[in-house]
Amino acid sequence: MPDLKIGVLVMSYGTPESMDGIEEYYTHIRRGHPPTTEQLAELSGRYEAVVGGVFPLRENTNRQVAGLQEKLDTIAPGRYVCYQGLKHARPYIEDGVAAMFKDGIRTAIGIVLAPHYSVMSVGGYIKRAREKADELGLEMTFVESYHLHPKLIEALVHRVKSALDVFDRTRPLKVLFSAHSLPEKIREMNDPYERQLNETSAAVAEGAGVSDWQFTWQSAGRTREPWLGPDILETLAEAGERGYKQVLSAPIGFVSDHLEVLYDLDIEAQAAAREIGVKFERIQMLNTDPLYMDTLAESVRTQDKWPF
Ligand code: FEC
Repeated sequence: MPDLKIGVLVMSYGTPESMDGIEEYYTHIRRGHPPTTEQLAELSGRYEAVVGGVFPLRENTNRQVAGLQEKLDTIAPGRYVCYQGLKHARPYIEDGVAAMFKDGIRTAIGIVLAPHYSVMSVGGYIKRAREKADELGLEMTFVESYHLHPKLIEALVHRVKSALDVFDRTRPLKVLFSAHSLPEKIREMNDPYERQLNETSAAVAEGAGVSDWQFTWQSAGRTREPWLGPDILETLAEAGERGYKQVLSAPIGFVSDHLEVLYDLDIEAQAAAREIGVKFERIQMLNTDPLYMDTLAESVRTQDKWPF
């Protein structure tokens, strides 16, 4: 008999399981095209620089999925069971959907550990999950974004406020909100990504009482096509030229400690800031912040239209 529980497919980017797994991972990101020896060495070097061969995103995703399960169990005991589905690593999104089906689940809700929707990011996760669900005959619905959920904003405001404490508030200070860049062509698709990111930034800035802020991009891909800019390295240099000596980085497009934060911001941007004499600090990532877990749980509940 089919299970009456609702499956919750929690989707995240995924990370290699070990240094040996980087090539397979990178090949998957490049849609089956293996990286060149130089590209592989460059990416491996970034992982080594950050964590010496440990991949924090995996543990963080595991903890976030467990945290969401715990919240859902508190709100609606016994109704939901969480599964993991990763974009570029095992268990893949399709594996997560198949695992739910194998366990007898016939209705499920999908949610991505990324608050902002783009057809090229969250849209890609949803497309793959939906295709697998349709193939198996599993009914699925999705949370597309939660970028203005009051508890998400509250958690980010709290982080910005506590990070501001380490600066000299009597002197000029720029807050740089950032998110992963995407190819510029999304602009022609009327994609909500940029608008949603600006809305989150504005809401957090207002809540934290910050007036001097800017949204900027980071971590653009190394391809020939144009990516959305300006990049944080340019924005940082420009702030330096305009006399700022203090910058707070708030990567609101991400929810975990991982490569794009621990390398691109904490190592690369930090080194650039040091070179121009700018004090550069970053807000703490959300990871398993209870307010973020509430955001996810409440977004899942809102999407649950099935009778009890
Ligand atoms: O810690 C880790 O191991 C993984 C960190 C990681 C996160 C992440 C999130 C996003 N990405 C997004 C878009 C793209 C596009 C391309 C692309 C490429 C990479 C590469 C690595 C990588 N991404 Fe990523 N991303 C992370 C890591 N990403 C490594 C490959 C080398 C490089 O370019 O640095 C280009 C793919 C292509 O060539 O077609 C596009 C977006 C997000 C935020 C939303 C989400 O989490 O899904 C958007 C974390």
